[in-house]
Amino acid sequence: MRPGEDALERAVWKERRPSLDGFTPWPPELAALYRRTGTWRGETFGELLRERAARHPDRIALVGDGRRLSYGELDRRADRLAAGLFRLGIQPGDRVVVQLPNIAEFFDVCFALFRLGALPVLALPAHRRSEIGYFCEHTGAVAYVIADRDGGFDYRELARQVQREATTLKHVIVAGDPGDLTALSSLYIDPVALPRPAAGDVAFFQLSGGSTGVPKLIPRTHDDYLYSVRASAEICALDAESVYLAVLPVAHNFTLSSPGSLGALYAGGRVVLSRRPSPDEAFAWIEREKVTITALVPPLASLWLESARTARHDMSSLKVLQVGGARLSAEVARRVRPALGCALQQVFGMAEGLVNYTRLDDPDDITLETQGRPISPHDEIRVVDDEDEDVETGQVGHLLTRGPYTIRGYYRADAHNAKAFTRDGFYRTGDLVRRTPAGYLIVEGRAKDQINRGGEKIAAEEVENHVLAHPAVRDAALVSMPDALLGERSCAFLVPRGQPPAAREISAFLRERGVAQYKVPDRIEWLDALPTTSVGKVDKKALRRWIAERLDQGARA
Ligand code: AMP
Ligand code: DBH
Repeated sequence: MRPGEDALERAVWKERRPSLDGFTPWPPELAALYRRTGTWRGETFGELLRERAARHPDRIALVGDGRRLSYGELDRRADRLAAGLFRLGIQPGDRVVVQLPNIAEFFDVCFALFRLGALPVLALPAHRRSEIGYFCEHTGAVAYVIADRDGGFDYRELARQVQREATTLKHVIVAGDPGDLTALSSLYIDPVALPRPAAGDVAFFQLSGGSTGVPKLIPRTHDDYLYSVRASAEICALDAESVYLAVLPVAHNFTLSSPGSLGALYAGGRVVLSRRPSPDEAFAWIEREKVTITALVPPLASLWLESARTARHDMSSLKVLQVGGARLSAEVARRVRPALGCALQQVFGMAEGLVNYTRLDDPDDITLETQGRPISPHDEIRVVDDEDEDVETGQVGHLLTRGPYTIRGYYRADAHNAKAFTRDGFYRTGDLVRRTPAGYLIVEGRAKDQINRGGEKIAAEEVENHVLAHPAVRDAALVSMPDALLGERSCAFLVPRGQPPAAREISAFLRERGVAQYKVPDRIEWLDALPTTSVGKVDKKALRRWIAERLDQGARA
């Protein structure tokens, strides 16, 4: 008997899951429309790789960390790893938290899980015990995949802590030196036949920046995500000659799908993986691999523009620099072409779905001053006032959206979904936008209780809950404060119980609780009481105004 064959029988005969519990499907009429119009094509990511590997097995798919993998090799590695994961006991439908840096193994693992019909939960390298523990618990994950170390941090130590608390977690799988955990490299075995997941099934989970007490998980199906990848690759004119440099974390929705590495693989191009986003490393990759397109958040774009003045690398291959994740100022936007000699593309997207792009042939005023327009003719956009009434074109309002690649609900979050979606299924993005007569969106602000720290989203309530666990804190409000480099940083206004502790004690407390570093407040201000509005809510507007004025005075003093 071949390895895994008895387990395979069980899986095949196990009653086929109709759909994942806690997943909100699209209404059947719309699903039918998306299929009929060829928006959803019934293809899975596992099949996509199979097809590309059959068409051009020897073409290079991935480059990074001393590795060059062809499409054929990536395809075989995914099959072998799927077999190994299956033999380990991972079944179709199981959830697996994947937290990997920008290394080729990320793609082995994701495609292996796609082939197996098990669902990656895509964590970011910055997440720590608090976030990872929650992802494991909320999804009932059976496995957690990490790298041994990255950026001076030992993920095996984190995994051991997570393992102590996560009751469903059976395996920790390590790329690199496994210590006493399971080596990823030991799981590449002879392929076995596996049941094929359906394209309408949930393929994996993305994470939301969120605005509530706990992070939100975003279920994405093969059909919907592959559509956004395909349409993005077309909008960004990717083809077999394209070379995409992944600079931001590979698991991030922007880097993965807008058009990202999956877009490059879809187009038969090449993905280059930069371990660090620093200009030094990235510029060297651009020269060496003749990178044609890459994606950055605004603070990194500024840093690159600065470094490009003195850089001696040949970056003439670069055709497009995408910038998104947070609002890009028109001043910085204007400097892109002169400094880097390439076109700018603004990208305004969200892991929940909707992605807007400025188009490559748009005139400068649109490219420099808007955040683009939606991918799809099937994307529905509404800009509404506080009563959900549509505002006039050109007026600022709340952005609502639904469409063929925007989720209808977060995973296992009924109560929150009732607020985050309208009754007729529009996602309340929490963004304040203006829509131009040509249908382009300009992001004017945010109504959600979130801080966008240079593209890293912080849910205020989540951090407030952590801070409130400190015995010396009676009350807490986290707000954004303006920052020249990151756009925004976080400021925590705290009301002490008795004598206020030192700010660094609060930071250390949060780190001990296993909160990702980017969520630790950049500044702490102590108050006797938090200001309230006339209806008795914490007046965050007043707090934001106060800290902004204070910083402004400081800057002028
Ligand atoms: P998330 O829902 O966590 O994936 O974060 C998506 C959010 O990031 C959006 O709803 C916006 O608030 C913000 N965002 C993404 N891209 C841009 C952009 N180009 N300009 C302004 N805000 C952006
Ligand atoms: O910020 C984001 O989440 C984002 C930005 C640009 C995104 O998800 C995307 C493009 O797909």
